Amino acid sequence: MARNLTQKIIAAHLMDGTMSPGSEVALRIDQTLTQDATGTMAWLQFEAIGIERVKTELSVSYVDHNTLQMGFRNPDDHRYLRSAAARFGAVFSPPGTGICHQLHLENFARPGKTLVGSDSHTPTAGGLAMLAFGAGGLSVALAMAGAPYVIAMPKVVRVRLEGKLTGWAAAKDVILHLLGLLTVKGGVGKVFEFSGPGAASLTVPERATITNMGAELGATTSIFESDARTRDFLTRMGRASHFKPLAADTDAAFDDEIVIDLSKLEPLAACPHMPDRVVTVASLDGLTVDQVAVGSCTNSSYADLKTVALTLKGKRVPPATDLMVSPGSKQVVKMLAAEKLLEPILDAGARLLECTCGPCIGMGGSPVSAGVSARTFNRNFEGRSGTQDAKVYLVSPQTAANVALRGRFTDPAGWGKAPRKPALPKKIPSIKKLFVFPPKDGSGVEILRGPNIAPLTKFDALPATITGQVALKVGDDITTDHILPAGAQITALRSNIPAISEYIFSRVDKDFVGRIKGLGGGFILGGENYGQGSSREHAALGPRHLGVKAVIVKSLARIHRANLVNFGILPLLLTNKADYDALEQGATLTIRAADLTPGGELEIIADSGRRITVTNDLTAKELNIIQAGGLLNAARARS
Ligand code: MIC
Ligand code: SF4
Repeated sequence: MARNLTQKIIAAHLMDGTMSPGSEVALRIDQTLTQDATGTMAWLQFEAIGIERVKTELSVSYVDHNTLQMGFRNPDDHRYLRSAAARFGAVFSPPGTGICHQLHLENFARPGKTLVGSDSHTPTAGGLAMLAFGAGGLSVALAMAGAPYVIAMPKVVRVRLEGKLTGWAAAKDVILHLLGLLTVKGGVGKVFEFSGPGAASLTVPERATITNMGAELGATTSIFESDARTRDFLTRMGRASHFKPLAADTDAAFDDEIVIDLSKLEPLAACPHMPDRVVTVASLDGLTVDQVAVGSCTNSSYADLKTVALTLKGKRVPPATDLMVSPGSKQVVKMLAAEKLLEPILDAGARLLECTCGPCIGMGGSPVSAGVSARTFNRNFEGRSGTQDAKVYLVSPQTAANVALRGRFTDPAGWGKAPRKPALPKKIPSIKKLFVFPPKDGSGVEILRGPNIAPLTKFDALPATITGQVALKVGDDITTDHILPAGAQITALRSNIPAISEYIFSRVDKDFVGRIKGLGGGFILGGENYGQGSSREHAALGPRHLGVKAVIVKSLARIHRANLVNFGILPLLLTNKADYDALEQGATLTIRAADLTPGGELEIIADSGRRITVTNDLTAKELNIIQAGGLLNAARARS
């Protein structure tokens, strides 16, 4: 039977299930990645599972999100991760080596393999024809323990790229164009498979920019075929033996098709505060910017930064514009240094930051009050930059450099000739020796903990009947940044659930934590696409710790839904969306949880007497997990 590439990789890794859209498929996982902010929990959970050594072909533990080491908590986390990697057989990437997705692409990603990472942008590796999924830490811990990763069989959308990018248009504009077309909900339940002559014209890092931001579409993942460009990238990276040609069969069927002519694209920008609020850069002509930030796992490759360097060369950014550049890896820095390309960046007045996520996760680099910031990042959610009233625009590196030089957005027609697309140098300086490879036998390695690393909380089973109040009512497109903000102060508490829970919904309603504690638990009422954005399972763990028993919403984002299940929170879907308007915060609801059936309807009774019908899209296995009080309980009960 003819298959597309996604189906081929799924078929080659299928451990259980049938490959018809919507039904569960359990996949063998070849590689995992964790990062520090989600990784401490993932490794604590791996320890709790009680396996001696990771069972994957490769697991890498990166430290890239919070490397500020302000106070003991954060460096203690890093030390814990280093010791856990050595103990359990994972490669450790020390703080400052680079951003997990950029490093993984450069050093470890392999065409045709599967990857699960405790970060929503794990699909970056799809640029190298890997089937890569973002997941919560517990799902990654289980994959490291050799368990399959279970997803709903996605629909596969072919994105046929035609033509070639011209002028200042960049790979970022391809994905911004798609976001404008499909919105942040447009990818739910889908894999985007890119092919066609336009795809063949894009380099691997360009492809990775596109698959990275498939996460913003809500997609299950995104993937490019493995072709001559893939071979070229792997060869230059010194990994020619990892190359394997992969493509969809010529007569393969797809669930949908989108055609994009690259030659028609122009520089685009996503306006505050959602990645799908896309306009042309030309339409922003005249808008003054206070800050420009280049970097993040989306746009921090050698080619991205070389383009920025060549655009800045011999010029100076105005004093009122703060320009920062965070390279994606030390390899990128070494390549730029070898070609004397750091100089134009520094001489233009830019601040060269560490090779980490940095300002993207609010680790410094916050804009001024009500400031405008143009960033090459992938998310511009309200407050994520650390300045609540800042306005963040998402743009390509090409656009960022031009905007920085002028201190404002201008029409790209006046930017002159774009520099030629940089090719990777023939000989690339390796940074392999910076990774810490685990000993063959780690059993003697001591795990080093700090006082902020709190033991895992044990949760109770779900009661048969739950009565409680709607402790919070929120609208559509609530992100995990709304549920649990990032930033240096809060992220330092990722290994301590009681402490981090104090910040749940803190930027949405500062009284929420006090209220739900007073109520002894309750429910969250939400709109469409609840929980979109990051994979941080703390956005489920924290609410669970505070006694949230169910979220009742119009629709849910994929990774957050899985995290709710993993920690025993009921994800209930309103059958009649008008009930959302009728229900107010403070309403008391009674849910007969014992009557829940997979996919079945259930009546919830409100104190007003109103009856609300909810449904769910849970499988029998997922419902059992929730009833047991979460996946760790369910696994313990099984063993
Ligand atoms: C993000 O971009 O929001 C993060 C920070 O990388 C998160 C992970 C986290 O919260 O630690 C993600 O995308 O999953
Ligand atoms: Fe890091 Fe930002 Fe990428 Fe998340 S989106 S992994 S915070 S660079």
